[in-house]
Amino acid sequence: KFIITIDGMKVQCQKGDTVLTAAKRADIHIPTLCYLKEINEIGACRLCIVDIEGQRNLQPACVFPASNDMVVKTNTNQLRKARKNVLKLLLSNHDRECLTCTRSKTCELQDLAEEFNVDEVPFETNRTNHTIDDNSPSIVRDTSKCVLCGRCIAVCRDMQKAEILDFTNRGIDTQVTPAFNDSLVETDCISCGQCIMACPVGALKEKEDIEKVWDAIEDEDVHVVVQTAPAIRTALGEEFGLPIGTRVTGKMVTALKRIGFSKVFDTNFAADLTIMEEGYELLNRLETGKNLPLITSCSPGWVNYCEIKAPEYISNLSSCKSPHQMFGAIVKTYYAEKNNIDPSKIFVVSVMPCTAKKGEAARVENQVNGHKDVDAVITTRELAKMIKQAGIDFNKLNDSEFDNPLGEYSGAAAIFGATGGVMEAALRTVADVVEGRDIEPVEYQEVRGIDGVKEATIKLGGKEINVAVAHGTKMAQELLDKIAAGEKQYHFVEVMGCSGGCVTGGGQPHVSSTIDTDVRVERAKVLYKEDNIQKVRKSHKNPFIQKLYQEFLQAPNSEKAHKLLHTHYVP
Ligand code: HC0
Ligand code: SF4
Repeated sequence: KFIITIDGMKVQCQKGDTVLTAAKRADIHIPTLCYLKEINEIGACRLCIVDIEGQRNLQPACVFPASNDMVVKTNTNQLRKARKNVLKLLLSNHDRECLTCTRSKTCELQDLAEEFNVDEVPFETNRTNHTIDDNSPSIVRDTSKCVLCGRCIAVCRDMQKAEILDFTNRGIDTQVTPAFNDSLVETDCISCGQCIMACPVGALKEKEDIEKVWDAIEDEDVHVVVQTAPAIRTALGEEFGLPIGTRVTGKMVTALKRIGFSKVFDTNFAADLTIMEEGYELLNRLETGKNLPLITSCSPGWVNYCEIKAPEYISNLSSCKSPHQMFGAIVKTYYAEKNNIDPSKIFVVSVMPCTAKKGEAARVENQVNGHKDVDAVITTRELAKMIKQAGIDFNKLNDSEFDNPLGEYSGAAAIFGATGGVMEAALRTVADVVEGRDIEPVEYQEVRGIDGVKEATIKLGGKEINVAVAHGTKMAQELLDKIAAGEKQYHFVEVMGCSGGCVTGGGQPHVSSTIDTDVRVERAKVLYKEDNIQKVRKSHKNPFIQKLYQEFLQAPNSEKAHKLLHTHYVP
């Protein structure tokens, strides 16, 4: 441990600290733009420059190591002017149509311009030719908004191991694009949307489907059913100024009813259904010893990755459709029959924390009797926009309950949105089935938390099974490499495409890169709380799931269940 002085204050430091991390600890704010903690620490934008005694030039605080007795100034006339000039230069090559930009109010460049009181953009240059690429079903790229911070490049390469984006050209013509300036759909992009979450401005956003949904609601001939993913209720409040980690389940349901959906159901119901199908699929594979480990397939970013980058594992993927697809298939068959509604007049909307779900819903495999399981997917951010458009004062709403019976769920379903949640939910059911009794406790702490790969060995019917959980496709690849090397035999593996799982999917509310909270942890806490307060905490004990099998599906993995609830993959 050693001491440095920042703006006259003594700050205790340890080895490995940069000037930026030291300043943060002392609550001294140094502005940043290209900096993303542990992901993009390249000192490129030069907004975090500081004056260090003994150094000839101003130095970027995000990469400059703190050392004993160092004296730093972060707030001088020279620094303020230099930073303001950096911002002016950035703005001179930026499409400044803030009023119509999706990131207005969550834009980090806008915040900085305000912070530094930038009141003019004097160097109007000939702006770099720009590209708008909106061919992907999930992601829209607009280089006229790009500030060349490189954050999307780093996330795509280092967190997702997808390596789609890079700097191209030089000088004033520099851009961030896929190779050969191809459209994202022509590349191996997995549509995870993590580049959107990394982008400080409006250069990357989801392809919006809001108008499709409004049109369906307006059409009196159409019965519009909405379902919400487990992870929406833990993040939607942030769009209305509520703190990270606020549970808004009841308000969300009220808002959806006010928007005008005919029925407000819950993807959690179908998460319980997935556990039934996938649990029995696991038991079957354990018995035959074929295609082990079974690997979960509910995260479409991960499925895209597997199909493109690791096709040798396609036969390991669970054949189960993801919960929201199963949900759509049940609505257009069981629910349609029961309520005497023509399935072609039903429009299913999924509210998802995920951009890849848009592409998943569009897959031709995900249909039953010629009807798409899901007709439109909107992200948490898009739902927030709809609530605002509808003039609903979200924070003043009372709580409501989901509609029955497709809104009833167990605690096991509630935790799907956090990394390890699907694994834990499956173990709760599989253990009971194998042991033939009600096993307590229901929690599997080993698979919780945000370590990149988590492992556990579980005793099942006198045998031991090895399970592993990975989140973020880079960690998934590392786990696959381990499997390939034969280091350990796994029986069941959960993979989620995004670090933290769905709670930090590419469709979730933007969080400023300057805050230190681990959003993955805070949002997951809400889901574990939701689990704790449920009377039923195991999927197979959800009475409505039991009824669905009795009345309609017969048994898990039955022929009918296979036709409606399972899918296949394309190498
Ligand atoms: Fe997820 Fe899902 S848990 S993928 O993470 O399995 O997106 O929240 O909706 O479908 O249930 C996302 C979240 C879901 C699905 C569920 C699964
Ligand atoms: Fe890379 Fe994912 Fe963005 Fe595609 S969506 S460019 S894979 S980060």
